[in-house]
Amino acid sequence: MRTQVAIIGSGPSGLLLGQLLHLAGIDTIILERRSRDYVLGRIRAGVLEEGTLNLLDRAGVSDRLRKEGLIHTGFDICFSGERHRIDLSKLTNGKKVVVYGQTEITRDLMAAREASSAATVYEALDVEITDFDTKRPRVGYRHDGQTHEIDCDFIAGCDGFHGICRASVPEDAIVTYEKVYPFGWLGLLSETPPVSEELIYVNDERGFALCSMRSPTRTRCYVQCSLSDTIEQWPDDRFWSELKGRLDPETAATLLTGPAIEKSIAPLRSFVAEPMRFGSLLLAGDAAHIVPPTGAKGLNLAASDIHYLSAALIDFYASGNDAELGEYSRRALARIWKAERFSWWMTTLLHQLPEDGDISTKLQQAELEYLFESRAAQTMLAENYVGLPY
Ligand code: FAS
Ligand code: PHB
Repeated sequence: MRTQVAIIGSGPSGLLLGQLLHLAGIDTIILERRSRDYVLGRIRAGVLEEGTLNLLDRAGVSDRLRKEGLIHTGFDICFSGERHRIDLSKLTNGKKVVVYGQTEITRDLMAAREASSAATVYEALDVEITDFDTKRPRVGYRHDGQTHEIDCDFIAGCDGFHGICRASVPEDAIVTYEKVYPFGWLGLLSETPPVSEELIYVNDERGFALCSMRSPTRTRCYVQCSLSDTIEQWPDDRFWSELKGRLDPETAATLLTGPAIEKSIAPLRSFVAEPMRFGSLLLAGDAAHIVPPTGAKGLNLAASDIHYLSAALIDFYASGNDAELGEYSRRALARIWKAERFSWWMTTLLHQLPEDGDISTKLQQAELEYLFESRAAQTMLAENYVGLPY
């Protein structure tokens, strides 16, 4: 078969790109190796920048988000047993973030794609990309026991950190930068009301913790854990007791606990691959970069990549000129590296870093005290958290 843009991966990157290109009359196919339900079953991000909201508005998939999303104008940082608020809106002339689960965004984007009748193949196996160093790239895959070939103009590598697109690029054509953190995040989802109306990030000697949410009745919480930990070592009671031990006493006393409806451990890394374009192959989202989730940037970076990539592809098909495509990697990386820096900074500020020695705790204490004595320091945090301009 033939299409204009073959998109590999039906996470937020692939689905959002497919929707924006479809609205511009550009033909696409999405190939996803997992089932639709498996993709919907992944619990991931929760906080959306205004830039992401505006892009979802433009994609025509934000009705439910605008109704159900929780508008947040600030969040707390709890350290030395006390909560301190970062007033995002006051520090950024009225900007805010919205809490709305990535699962729901994926659901809304899938519904839009199904309504558009654009082609999506779930459980597409052994996807292989070839000739992307030419103007006639090809994609092969297996589905229902049949082998298929796609001729296209471009391949969008939206297949995440473990996908095949970045892995298909010759080693001498790509440079990667990586920092793996020596701890993980144990996340738990429960049908219990959040302990606070806004998020609480915790720096405690026992470790980092985060109290977030998905709705007024659905809590999403995390605790820093060892990379060698397993889910079996963390029964619900241990999770809740550890979370309470890291929170200030007043908040701990009001925390309502309940059974986990999802529990998972995620490693943390900072990762960037440069460049993001290889002839007719363009990488976007987690296929090109990973941030530790502390700064709530992963999903939002995927969105800004798709903002740049969709505009460049639309311009190419409108003008026949690939100048904008030639600028894609530079534009996206400029914003990616600033989000990488912020996510690294927030991660090293809030997590226990025993391998860095006792001095790391003293340095964190000094930075947290300075943060809440300085409007300039709070403004730096706030303008990065609400999202830097595209
Ligand atoms: P995704 O990984 O979401 O999607 C890639 C898709 O490609 C997947 O559906 C995959 O099945 C498919 N694929 C892979 N290989 C393929 C192949 N060979 N053929 C076909 N399809 C293939 N971000 C935040 O902002 N806050 C958070 O709290 C947060 N928590 C996270 C927790 C975890 C465990 C993980 C892994 C990520 C988390 N993130 C978080 C980041 C996350 O939200 C990503 O930024 C976001 O999913 C990026 O979207 P995509 O680029 O579409 O990649
Ligand atoms: C979440 O709600 O899953 C979440 C929120 C903020 C973060 C990370 C995760 O920084």
